[in-house]
Amino acid sequence: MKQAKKLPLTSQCHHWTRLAEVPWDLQKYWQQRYTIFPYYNDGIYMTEAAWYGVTPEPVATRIAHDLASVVSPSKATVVDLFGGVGANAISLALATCEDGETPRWSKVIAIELDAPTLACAQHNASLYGVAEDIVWVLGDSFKYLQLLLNDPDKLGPELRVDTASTVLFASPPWGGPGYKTDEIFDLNTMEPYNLTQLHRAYRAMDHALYLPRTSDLRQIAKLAPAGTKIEVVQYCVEGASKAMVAYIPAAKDEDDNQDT
Ligand code: MGP
Repeated sequence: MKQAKKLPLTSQCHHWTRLAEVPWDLQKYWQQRYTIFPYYNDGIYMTEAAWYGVTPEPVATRIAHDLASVVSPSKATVVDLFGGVGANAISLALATCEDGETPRWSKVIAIELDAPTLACAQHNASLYGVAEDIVWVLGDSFKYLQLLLNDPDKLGPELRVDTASTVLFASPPWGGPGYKTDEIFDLNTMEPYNLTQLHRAYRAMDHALYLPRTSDLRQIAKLAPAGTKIEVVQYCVEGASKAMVAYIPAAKDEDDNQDT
C-alpha cells in the first residue's frame, strides 16, 4: 500500500449549481451546502454518496480542535480512516498549535476506498491550500492498520508511522440515514462495520469515532480501557446535534485479552 498520486475528477464527481441538477433524495443536503462547506461556490466537488455522510465544516473544525486537546501533545500523526470528500482531513491539516501558526500535526494521512471520492477530496483540499500537506491513500483503512501493526515493510515509506505517536479518526458509514428511526441507536447493528469491529481494529491507538447523535452511550462506555475515561462530545449546528464523537484512549498491553 502506498501514497496515492493526484487522481482525476470523474463523471461521478459533481459540483451542482442548480437544484434541477440534484437528484431528489439529495436535494435536502444540497440546500444545506453552505453549512456543510461555506466555500461551496469556490468549486467544492462531491460524489452522490458523500452528501449523506460528510462532516459539516464547522463541526470538522471543532473536532480538529478538540482532538488536539484531548490527546497528548506528543501525538504527531493523525490518520483519517474514512477520508470521504476530505472535510475532516482538510480541518486536521489546517489545525494549528496555540501559536496559531505551527501545524498541530506533522503528518495527516487520509485513506479512502473509492477513487472518485478521493479525487473530490484532493480537489477540495487544493481549494483550501492543503492538498500537498495530506498524504492520500486509495485503499482499505482496515488493511492499512493491519499492515501498520503487523507488517509495516509492506507500506510505502510515507505510510510507515510510529503507532505510539499516532491518533486515528474514523467517520465510518452508519448504514444510511435510516439510523434515525431508532430512539437509541444500537451500535452493534451499524453497517457495514459495527462498533465491536471498529474498536478491535483501532484499540491499539488513541482513536476518535464519529457516530450517530443517538448512539447508545452504554456501549461506548464499555470500550474504556481500565483506569481511563472516554470523552463523548455532541456537535451541534444551529442548536441541533449532528453527531457525537467518542474520544477513546489506546488500550494498554494488559487490556489485550479483554473481550470488548
Ligand atoms: P442527517 O442524519 O442526514 O441528519 O445528518 P440532519 O442533517 O441532522 O437532518 P434531520 O433530517 O435530522 O434534520 C446529520 C449528520 O450526520 C451529517 O451532517 C453527517 O455528518 C452525519 N452522517 C449522516 N450519515 C448517514 C452518516 C454516515 O453514514 N456516516 C457518517 N460518518 N456520518 C454520517
